[in-house]
Amino acid sequence: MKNSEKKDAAKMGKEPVPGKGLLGRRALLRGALLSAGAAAASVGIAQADDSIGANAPEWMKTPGRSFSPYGTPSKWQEKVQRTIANPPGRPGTGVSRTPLQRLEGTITPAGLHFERHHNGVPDIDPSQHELLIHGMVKRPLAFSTDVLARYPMETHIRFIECSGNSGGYNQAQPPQATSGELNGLLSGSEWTGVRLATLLNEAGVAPGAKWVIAEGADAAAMSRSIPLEKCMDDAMIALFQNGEAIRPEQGYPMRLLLPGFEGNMNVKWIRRLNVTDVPVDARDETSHYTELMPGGKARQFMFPMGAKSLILKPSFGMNLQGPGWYEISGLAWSGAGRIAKVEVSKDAGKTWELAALNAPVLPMALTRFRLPWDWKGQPSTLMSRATDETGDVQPSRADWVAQFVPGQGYHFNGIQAWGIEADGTVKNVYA
Ligand SMILES: Nc1nc2c(c(=O)[nH]1)N[C@H]1C(S)=C(S)[C@@H](COP(=O)(O)O)O[C@H]1N2
Ligand SMILES: [Mo]
Repeated sequence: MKNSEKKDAAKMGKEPVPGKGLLGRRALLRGALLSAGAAAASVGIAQADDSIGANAPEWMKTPGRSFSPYGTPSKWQEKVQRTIANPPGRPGTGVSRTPLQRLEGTITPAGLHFERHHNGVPDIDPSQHELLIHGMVKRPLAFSTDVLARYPMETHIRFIECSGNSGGYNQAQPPQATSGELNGLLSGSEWTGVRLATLLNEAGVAPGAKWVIAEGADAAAMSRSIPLEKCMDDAMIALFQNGEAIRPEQGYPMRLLLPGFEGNMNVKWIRRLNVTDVPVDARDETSHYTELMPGGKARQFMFPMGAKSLILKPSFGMNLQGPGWYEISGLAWSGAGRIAKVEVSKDAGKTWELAALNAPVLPMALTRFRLPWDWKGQPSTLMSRATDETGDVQPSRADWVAQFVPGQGYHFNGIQAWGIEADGTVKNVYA
């Protein structure tokens, strides 16, 4: 805000600081409508007594810089980065997490999409790459990248979540870290590609086929067994992410997209689909991505991700700046369909209020929820609870933890809580 605007706002008795005047209950409730009005009003104030003159900011006094062939974020946003976690000596193995709490809306910029690689990002020449469909099919087919690009395409907004996401919540003590550091193995994108059913039908699936073994062209040759039913339903060979060719980190030139299913099954750099009658018990569905339960049994093939939500504003690292109006906002999603409702509690789960869901509410996509909050300065515990259209309700952390052996962290979808202290400090708490 310009100095002159501040002066004018002060003259009018309006101090444009959240919670002190302009930002009030009505502004938060009416949302976009009212804030659009407020913005227009302050432009008017500035123009009334101040065009480009002595008080103009530096950047209005000289022409701006030239064009760029591919844009990058503002240098003022350079702290908005993925956080990388990889073991020493194995740079290509591990994860980088999306800084969820620093983003808005529901689409993750491609450069901030989380990454999970089992042996690095391969540098694939698309002209040398083929997708092979073979096994229990009438005629095996190989699709070059160019040939695949000629098929009819579809576009869908979907989330991908690693089943290891939020695994830190199985710890005895609540980890003190940002929401992105805890939950950032989650991203949302607009994906465009060819329906897998189109390609499987062309190859002709043989009677008795029940599974498809998907294999990636990375140095891990990562493989998973996928039920044929899913492959014939909404599975996609994705070629584009948010309008541009899929990024190398996300599977360039093509990846398998299985809406709602655990991240691991969305095989990147996909090169082979072997149609079979049985699952293969691949390394990644036995040593990893199974959930050990008390008594020694393991839950295997837990495909869809459960209903889940997170409060991102406020959250760890974003302490409240004194009493007043705040918007509680976050993300909700479910691997089983659309989010039906998100409830928010400000008192550790004693009472719950319905949050507003920002349209469009899409199946297997991130949904933004919002609720205004007049914080009087009292210690508070904020929680959110998602329910999806199938009636699946996000469980309490205690109920979730009780299903598994201590330390089991896959498929965590328990309710999370932020403790707000009287001085505005935000801490991760178990409530
Ligand atoms: N070929 C291959 N596919 C892969 C992986 C991999 O290492 N190699 N990682 C899997 C895991 S565990 C997850 S959670 C998702 C992550 O997708 P992203 O890196 O695009 O976020 O890709 C899956 N597909
Ligand atoms: Mo994963």
